Amino acid sequence: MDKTEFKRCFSRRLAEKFAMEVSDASPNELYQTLGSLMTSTYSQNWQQTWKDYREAGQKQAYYFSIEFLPGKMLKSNLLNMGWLEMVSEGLTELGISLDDLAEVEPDMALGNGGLGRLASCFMDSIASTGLPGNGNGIRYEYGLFKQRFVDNYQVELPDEWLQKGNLWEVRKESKAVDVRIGGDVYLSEDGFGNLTPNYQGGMLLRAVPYDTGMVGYQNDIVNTMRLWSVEISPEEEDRYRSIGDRRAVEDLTSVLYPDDSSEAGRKLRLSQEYFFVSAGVQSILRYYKQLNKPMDEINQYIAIHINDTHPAMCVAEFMRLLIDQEKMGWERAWNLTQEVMSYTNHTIMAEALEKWSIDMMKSVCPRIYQIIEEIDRRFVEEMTGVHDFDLIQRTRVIQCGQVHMAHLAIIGSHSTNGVAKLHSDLLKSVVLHDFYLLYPARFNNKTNGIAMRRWTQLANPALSNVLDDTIGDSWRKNPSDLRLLLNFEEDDQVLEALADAKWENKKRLATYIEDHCGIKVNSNAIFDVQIKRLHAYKRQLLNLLHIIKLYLDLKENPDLPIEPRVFIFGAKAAPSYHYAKSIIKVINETASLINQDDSINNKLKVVFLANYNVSLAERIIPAADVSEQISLASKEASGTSNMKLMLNGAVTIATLDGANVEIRDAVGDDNIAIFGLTESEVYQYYENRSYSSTDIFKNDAVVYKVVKTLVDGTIPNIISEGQEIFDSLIKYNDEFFVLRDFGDYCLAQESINQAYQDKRRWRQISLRNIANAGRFSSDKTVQRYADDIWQIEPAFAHEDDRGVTQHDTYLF
Ligand code: 26Q
Repeated sequence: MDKTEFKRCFSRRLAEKFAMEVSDASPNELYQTLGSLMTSTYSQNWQQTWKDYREAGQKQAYYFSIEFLPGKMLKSNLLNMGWLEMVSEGLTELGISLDDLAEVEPDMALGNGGLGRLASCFMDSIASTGLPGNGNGIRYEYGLFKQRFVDNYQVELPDEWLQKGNLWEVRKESKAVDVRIGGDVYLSEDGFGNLTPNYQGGMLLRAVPYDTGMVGYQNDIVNTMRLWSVEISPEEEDRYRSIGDRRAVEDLTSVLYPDDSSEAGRKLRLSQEYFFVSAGVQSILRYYKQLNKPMDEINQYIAIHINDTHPAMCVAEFMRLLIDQEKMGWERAWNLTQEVMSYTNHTIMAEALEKWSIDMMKSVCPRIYQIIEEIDRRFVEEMTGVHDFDLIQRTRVIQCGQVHMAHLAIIGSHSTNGVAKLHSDLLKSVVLHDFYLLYPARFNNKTNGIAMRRWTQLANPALSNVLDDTIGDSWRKNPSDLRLLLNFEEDDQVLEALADAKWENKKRLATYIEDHCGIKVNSNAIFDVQIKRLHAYKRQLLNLLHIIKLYLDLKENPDLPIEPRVFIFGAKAAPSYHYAKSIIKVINETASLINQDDSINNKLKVVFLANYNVSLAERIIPAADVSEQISLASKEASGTSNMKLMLNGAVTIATLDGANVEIRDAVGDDNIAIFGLTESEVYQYYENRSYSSTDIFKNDAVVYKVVKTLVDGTIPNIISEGQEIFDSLIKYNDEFFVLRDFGDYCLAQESINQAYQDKRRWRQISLRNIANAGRFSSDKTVQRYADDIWQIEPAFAHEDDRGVTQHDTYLF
């Protein structure tokens, strides 16, 4: 399609859908029109992709994730279809701005943060590398809550993202399956020694899939993300007459749990987990049976990936279907299950390791519990005599009345991976050490990655243009080519062009800040950014204490030679996480204090942007000069905003945690500001129990002065919150070593301040960060999953009617 044709089609589609002309249509009507033109165009490829996989008998991977966080899809799909430029120009000629139109689309926010966003980057990369892989998740009626600030407190509002419909999804009623939740089960013998489960009571729910096309980058591949929604099955209508009864069913896929790392232990959550696991596994088996291959060979055609422990019941559900439905013997079924399943761990925080009480599991999925009991029994039997008793007790699935989901995932799969080198090493040496002793070959690392297309081409067109002009456009398909930029680190014209692009992005963010927060910021200042969920271990508090220090220093000496800085935060706190909410309140009150204080000559501004989400990330990241990655070493599994910020030329200030270690290796010590305890120093403190925050508080005059402001009235309106945070640091011995790392952090910040003063040097550091970011492309990450874990291969290019090769998947 060319531009002229697009304009004609667009106007025709608008007339067909809304009986309107462009001048009469609202932005939403225009958006719906464009979207429908796009989906009707790629749906042919969608069908064809599916047929190709099937006919080639290709092994497919299914990424089971309780969260997906795609954000907006309009521009991403346009880019991947190869339509972005044409549509943008065509619309302009029709008097429409594509950007305005894109704003109409609500973010699809069916995830909390890193884990969900990673799943969506993977979906983009899997399609873009031509790999046969699909997503499987939940279609929540309400996404992650919207955040507002009232009196500087976080307030949560529902995210009604489906209100105006969702044009990317297709409801597939014909592909619905039934899922049984609750009730009782007993086994009966059929006379041949076979045990059959008999179910009594409980609810038979209908799981209806909504499929969304995952459009590959200019390769004609369209994969599927399948999200399940609950409905009352037509046969059961009579049982659910009252509003209350119907509500109980509908609740199941109503809301995403907003806790991003702590285990809430709610029955509804467990039901959600079983619901999407059972629906997904059933639909995979139904597909496999259509292929008419022997059940014994299913491991050659299907790979199921368990994204964190939330879908760990895949192991038991797959066993259930093979045994109960396919009448397979336990051992054959178990071998197949292990070969099909693989598992990624995303956290080392103890409170995030999922455990469910036996009672709860029995009440939600009694048959699954029976199978888990049998898995546990056989595990103990098999290990007894081979390994010592204590080791077996520590690794079994059922312990002290609880089912350990990570244990189930590890025992029932052939691969367990961490998400950064350091994290994977810690899994082997500490968190999952016992399992490493049992199954060393199962453990591996797959460092996270990011979809370069979204995080440069879409989010940062200014930078993308400079890159095209400097190194050509091959980086768009092969991010490793960003390295070509290193040839220009002494080229002042290129350095200037990169700086101009950054400036343009900063101006744009400054406008947004003024419009949304009423704060005027200086675009020449350092834009210092910390964007991630609010969590004690991520240490937004450390950032805050440094800001307070700078403020006190400036109050003492307004002529202090520091570069003007704008500190920018974006973070949601889990609604039930009291401490995290207090941190938000204190940051906001500190911001109000500092932003209104004229005596510091506008050298400091603090901006907390409300409702951090994918779209806001796309605005903030291109404008960042400094990337704050300051978690306590060993706590952040990987981090992915660190990669996005680096790619966009921000300079990282970081502890040696998660993927920061690999970023340091990529750019070298001179192009990153590393500070703080190392992971082994942290573990030494744990071993020796030798940490005392009070010692630091008493002996370090700077720490004393800064921490005291939490409780001495310097910062207004934080009486209880200031005390709570003060107590966490002093009375409860500072769990995340904030005070221990404070001095070193201030030095690292000072080195940033110095570096920025030398414009040329700063620009060179920034260039080297961009140039070395290619290794974090999620295209490469998924390729490694495909090769090492899933054993799937890219689709073959097919020929269209004219014998022209239509898609040409690119390999590394
Ligand atoms: C569990 C039980 C009950 C309710 C909620 C949860 C829950 C929900 C979300 C537990 C964990 C999560 C999300 C975790 C997460 O996002 N982890 C991040 O994963 C990223 C991708 O691998 C890493 O980069 C981050 O370091 C890690 O924190």
